[in-house]
Amino acid sequence: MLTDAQIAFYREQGYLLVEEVFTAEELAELNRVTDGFIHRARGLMASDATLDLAPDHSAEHPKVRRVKNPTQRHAAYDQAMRNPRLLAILQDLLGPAVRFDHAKLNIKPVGGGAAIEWHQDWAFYPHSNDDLLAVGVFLEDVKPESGPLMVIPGSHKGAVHDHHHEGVFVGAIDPAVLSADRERAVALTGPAGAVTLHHVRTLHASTENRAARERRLLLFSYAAADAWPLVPEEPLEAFDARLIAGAPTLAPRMEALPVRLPLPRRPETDSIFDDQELVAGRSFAQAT
Ligand SMILES: O=C(O)CCC(=O)C(=O)O
Repeated sequence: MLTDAQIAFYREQGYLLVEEVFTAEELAELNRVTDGFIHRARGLMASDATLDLAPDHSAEHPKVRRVKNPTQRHAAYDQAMRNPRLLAILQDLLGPAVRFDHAKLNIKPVGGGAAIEWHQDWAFYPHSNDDLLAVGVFLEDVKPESGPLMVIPGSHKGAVHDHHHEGVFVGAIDPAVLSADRERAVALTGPAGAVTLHHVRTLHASTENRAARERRLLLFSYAAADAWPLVPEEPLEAFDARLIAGAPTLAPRMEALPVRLPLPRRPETDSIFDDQELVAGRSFAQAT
């Protein structure tokens, strides 16, 4: 699926954007299903197990910032996670045996949508090796003003940064530490149907949405089947059930990599938005 040049670019830069992975029909269905979740939020006063609501959410102006675990909420999201064109790309980058890790649908409503502070996914879920990546599916066109994902090229080969503040995991890096790196950030924009792929150690963030349309980014994380979590959270049967290609293995591939466990965590947190409330400094203005 990918050319040698695209594979080399990903290995060198730690990210890649591929257009035309999802068809117009697939996008229409995903957006129709997403509209349904946003409509349902009108009846909610507070976040629940499925929907994470922004602090300024109201029935008149529903503001959903995340559909949690979307692949468990609707078959359309599950099919998108298993999309054969996407799987071919994943196998080019992770090898033939691929495990789905987790999903989320991040929505930035018109007139705001929380910025996401600089972080590395590796800080949230370190594994025995770092053959993991996250895919962002553009459900709408993503423009510079939409609050696109931003990455720092080559950062996947650099330091694993501290995502703690005052001894607690906050899922964000103090921006003062990243001042020089941030100037090299690249915004990943493109048409609906494109996907971004970023390595688990790539530094990334996103600003608030200043566009006249919602920004809908469907995120799927995947791992090579022989990458085992250092903080296991489920029984073997459930772990193996997440394989989408290849055979299970009881032999983790170990690499000597820098790791800092995401512990201790604030018990009441449920998403990166909650975690990042406590970060020491901010890179971006917060939506009101
Ligand atoms: O939604 C975004 O712009 C970035 C999301 C992200 O990095 C995350 O949820 O880990």
